[in-house]
Amino acid sequence: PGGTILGYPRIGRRRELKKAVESFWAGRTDAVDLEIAAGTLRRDTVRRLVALGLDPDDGSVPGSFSYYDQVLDVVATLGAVPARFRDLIDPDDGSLEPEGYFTVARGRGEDAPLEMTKWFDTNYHYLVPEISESTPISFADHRVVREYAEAKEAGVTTRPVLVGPVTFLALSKAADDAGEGFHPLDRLDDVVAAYADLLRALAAVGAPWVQLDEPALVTDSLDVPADRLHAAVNAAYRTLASGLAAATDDEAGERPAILVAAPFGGLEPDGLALLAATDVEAIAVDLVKGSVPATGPVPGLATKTLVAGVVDGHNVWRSDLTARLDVVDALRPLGAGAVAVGTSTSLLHVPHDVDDEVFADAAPGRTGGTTLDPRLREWLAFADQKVGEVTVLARAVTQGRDAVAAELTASSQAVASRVTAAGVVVPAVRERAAALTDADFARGPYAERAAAQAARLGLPPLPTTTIGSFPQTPEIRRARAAWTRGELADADYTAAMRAEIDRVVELQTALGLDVLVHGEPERNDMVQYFAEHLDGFAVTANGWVQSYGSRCVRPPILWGDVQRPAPITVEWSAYTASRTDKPVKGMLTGPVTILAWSFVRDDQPLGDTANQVGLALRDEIADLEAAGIAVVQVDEPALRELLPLRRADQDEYLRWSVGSFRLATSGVDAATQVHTHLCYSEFGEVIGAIDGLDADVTSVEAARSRMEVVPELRDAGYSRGIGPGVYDIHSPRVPSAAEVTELLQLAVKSIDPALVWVNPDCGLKTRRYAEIEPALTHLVAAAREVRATL
Ligand code: THG
Ligand code: ZN
Repeated sequence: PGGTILGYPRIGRRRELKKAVESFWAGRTDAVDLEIAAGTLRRDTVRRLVALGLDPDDGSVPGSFSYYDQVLDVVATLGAVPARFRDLIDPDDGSLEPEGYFTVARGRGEDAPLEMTKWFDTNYHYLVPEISESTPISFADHRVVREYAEAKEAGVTTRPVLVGPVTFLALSKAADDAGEGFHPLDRLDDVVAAYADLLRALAAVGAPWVQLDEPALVTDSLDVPADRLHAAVNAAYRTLASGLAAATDDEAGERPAILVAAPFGGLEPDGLALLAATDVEAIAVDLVKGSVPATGPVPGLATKTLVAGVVDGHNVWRSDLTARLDVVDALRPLGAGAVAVGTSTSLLHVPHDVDDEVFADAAPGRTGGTTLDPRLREWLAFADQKVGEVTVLARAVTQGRDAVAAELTASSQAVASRVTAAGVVVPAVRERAAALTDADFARGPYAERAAAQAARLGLPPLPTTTIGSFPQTPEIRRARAAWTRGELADADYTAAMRAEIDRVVELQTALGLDVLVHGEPERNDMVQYFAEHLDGFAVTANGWVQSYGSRCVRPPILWGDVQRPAPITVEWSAYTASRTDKPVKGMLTGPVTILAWSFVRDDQPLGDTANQVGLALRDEIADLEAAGIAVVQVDEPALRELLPLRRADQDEYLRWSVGSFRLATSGVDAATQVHTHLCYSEFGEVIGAIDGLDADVTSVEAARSRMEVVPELRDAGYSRGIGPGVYDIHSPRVPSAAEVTELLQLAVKSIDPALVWVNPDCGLKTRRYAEIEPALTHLVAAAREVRATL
């Protein structure tokens, strides 16, 4: 194909799939309704891609739909379901849909769902397959073939997209029933045999191409050594590509042509050589994260198409098409049989369409924070605009640059206009950053801080607190939405939020918690909230991106230099403090998390941008401190998320990420206590960084792993306050006081009890009051009980 994309968003421009799936879960619609809604969405999608310029006949249009997750799709396709869900497979046809499919994703009573984890360096989360020696593996579910036929019926020849066999197994974990030393890759032959059957079935319905995604090839942070991974790729693609006859002009083959895609990073020269030595027909390389993987001819490439992933599938900036064409041309010396143009990754990670946004010039007088600065219309490319970019680049490749001269000029001008636009570079911000010294990143010795804080706060041992958010009731959501639409006056909105704060303070007082929070009723999403209040950010109206399953986020767009035009949280926190004699914790989101959950400008190092956010937060913390707030929590749930996939890049990341947090938090007095909260329990590579944050108290997820992080942190030398979560808020289950006591006893046994705080695992936003009231009662009771034994 001349131009293609590696995948397209599947949630729908107006989140049609989310709505269809959630109403099916709620029992409001049945499986037939769901299939009709999804089928409509799939057909609309492929037709739209053709309207945007992809070839309808040659497999340029990806078939990348999923009801929930592309890794779960492979589980279903192979019937590779954990034993506890095997009854869900249809005994007649081996299929797992639709109820069973969702049950594996979401769990059923005591049967836990598959675990969820981050998909490479994106904000998408996939389900982790569980594989053992006895997991059934075959070509069981034929949905891929049906969807190909459905698109064909609608007039579009698609290229089915699947996670490749090696990446599938590399991302799987050994099931509980697996033997000692078993690795899912031990089942490679079985998986490849099933993929071979799948390829035969696709060939039988006439599919010209199939895409197998192998991003495992671009990372070295999986638990599989590179040589094992390479051997697996070699074995898998020899069997699939050489073992099955490809179609020729005269004869139908046993398989479609195979495109192996390696998104999310650079393919090292040996990775490219490995794929080039197989008989696959095409290789897609990520030339946004990665660079041109070789300088001279690569053996085997002459018979293959190289798909140049030059359009960024993972960020929202419009490309400078001339510069991207230069990168395409830089592939020429590699000697590929053909060079095609593509996206660096699937477009799953960007919103649908810039034209779905409301721009301030088109909506004069509109309020509510969801209109975009009109300049951004020219600077942004969401999925549909990126398809347009791919088609322009493909025309340049086939017809020469002159054929698209106007488009090339327009794109260069748009990118150039960003450089000089007001707000992109703000001299005052630059000067402040340039004047920073090491002292701006450091607080005084912890021992002095701890003593000053103990004197100021007067807390009991094992102090109790919560992570920050309280349940978001329908009433608060309604008030916030009405205010955003301009239907609720500022004073009425403030009164409604203060009334909610009063309720939350009363509840915490009645429960006997030691450090109170305001409950965050004024916030929807923690990152969106800060983005709405900082210069340099824009927030979208319809820029939804799938996060996991049916859940979506609207990442803000960080386009300019960041400044805080006015205090953000101070009034809410100061009001809360006026309602109680107990210490109140100010609640902020840290710079790394704000970056991780936004689309960030690509014209300067991330570390520079992080420091700008850090300085804005530093000002906010200074104002909180001036308002008498003695405890400030700066959450960094995404610290580990942004960790680069390649180990060689990790130190530099940890340097700037930890630095920006310290810049935000180190301006305070010794007597002001800085907390941080991290939403995970397996620290691995970031354990040193957590210590490096130098927070006075760190709260982490620990309930499900039964406090195992406490000795881990201790062994890594961490010796400041630690709040291992003793209440798992991810489940509606209310733990008994005895269970919480037991967890707490585990914690105080493994670290100095004077360091231990008592808190839930995470914010309470997604829970109901009926759950958290008894759970927090038990938490306080447990703290009192263990306190008495110290
Ligand atoms: N905020 C942002 N990004 C995130 C998270 C977040 N990325 C990682 C992680 N947390 C993802 N987790 C979730 C959890 C819940 C939802 C989305 C991502 C969710 N979304 C609502 C939905 O889809 O119905 C929409 C929320 C809204 O209205 O904004 O529930 O916490 N930025
Ligand atoms: Zn959390």
